[in-house]
Amino acid sequence: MKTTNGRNVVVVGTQWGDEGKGKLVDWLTESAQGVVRFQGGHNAGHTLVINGVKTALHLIPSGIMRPGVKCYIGNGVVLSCAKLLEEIEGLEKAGVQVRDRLRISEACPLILPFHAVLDVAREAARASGGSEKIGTTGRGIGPAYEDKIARRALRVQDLKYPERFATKLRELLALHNLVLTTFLDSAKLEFGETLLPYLKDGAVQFDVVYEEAMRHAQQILPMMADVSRELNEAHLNGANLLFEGAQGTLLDVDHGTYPYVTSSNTVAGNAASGSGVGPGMLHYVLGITKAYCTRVGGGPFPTELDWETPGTPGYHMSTVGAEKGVTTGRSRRCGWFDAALLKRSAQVNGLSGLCITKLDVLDGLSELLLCVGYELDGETIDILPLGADEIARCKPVYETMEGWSESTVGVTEYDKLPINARLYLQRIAHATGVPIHVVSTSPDRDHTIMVR
Ligand code: 2SA
Ligand code: MG
Repeated sequence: MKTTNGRNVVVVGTQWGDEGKGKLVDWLTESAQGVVRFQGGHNAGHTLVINGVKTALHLIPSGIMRPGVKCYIGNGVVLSCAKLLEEIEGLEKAGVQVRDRLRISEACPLILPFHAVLDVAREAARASGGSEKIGTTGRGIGPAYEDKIARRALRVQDLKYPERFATKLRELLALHNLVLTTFLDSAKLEFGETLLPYLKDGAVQFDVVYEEAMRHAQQILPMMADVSRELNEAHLNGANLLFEGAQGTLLDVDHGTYPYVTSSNTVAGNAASGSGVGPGMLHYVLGITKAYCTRVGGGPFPTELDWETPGTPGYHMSTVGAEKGVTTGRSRRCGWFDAALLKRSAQVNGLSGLCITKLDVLDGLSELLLCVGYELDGETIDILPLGADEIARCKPVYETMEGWSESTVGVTEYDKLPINARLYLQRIAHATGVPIHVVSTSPDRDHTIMVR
């Protein structure tokens, strides 16, 4: 998987995100020449630890930490120029060259400041209407994708033409301000300091948004490219490409726990349409899977544990696993490994192999429960059903396995893992029907086991 020439790998999260995709993409990049983001936006949070130094990335592909590797932001990504430039400047301060290696699709829809305003307002409207909040990251992701699908989005290529940009922006703001004015009048919303400069008299101000976008354009346009063409040409020239998913399969807008999902397709198939290559160019799909389960935000989670009471397994996962959102700092909910969920993930992604991460977090737990199916309305099923309402009624069916007391932190050979850890991994592979090809035993790049 790591070395074959001209072989392209898709890396996807198989649960609810935060499985450790960033680390694995960085690790795999040793033998890749290009890394592509194909969906999501700066809601993502990918943490890399290299020689003990931690870097958090939100929009820039994790390949950026390897000198010489090209990074691509595909058309499927919703792009906040402000956040991208912030991230670039942060990396440049740390000595990482970005601008000459980053290519941005001209077809990326833009996230503008009012998308975040709408995102926050919509969540407040759900709560005041009596629905559970989605628990979005408040970054404007959903509203930006809405504009894309409604065919009124401003795109990176519009930045090139100030007049065209201004006309489209005026139309878009007229539409959104209609809705926003109602929200802003009816609710006291917490927008935070970053959004306040854009708001005046209950509406988003055209001038502030426009002028800022034009300032950003000067820095963004030199990186704008025909990403589809460049990827196809790189492939013809024998490059190994990595397609880096964000969030996770159960957050996919079609296949996830709808409506508690993000607004893009997070599954492997979208690596093709979200970057402008054919599906035949995707050769191997690596599913990144935490050795337990976490979820941040609202929505059902069948194997969720009490993760707030000291002394419980859930608390152990939360604290030892440092389960906090990289983007928002929210605590992640924790629970047992769910093989029935993984089975769904394996099917909708066409997984070639699994990478099990954070195995070391389970060190010291005396027993481990593994969900192999659910009781749903009096029947036993072996795969996660579709949609939040059905999933919320699922009662997990568990198998119990013995834990291990030895430390697995930093182990780099499969045979050096404790026997019970190996049995746990074998059970996962068997229950999900997908072979385990990689195991990660700490966030560090080097603490990775290739399973032969
Ligand atoms: P959104 O903002 O519209 O995409 O939110 C919709 C749902 O998608 C979830 N979501 C995520 N889940 C896990 N990790 C994500 N990235 C950050 C991280 C999250 C953070 O890596 O830690 O810092 O909170 C991510 N992005 C979106 C979100 O929680 C909603 O359930
Ligand atoms: Mg993350």
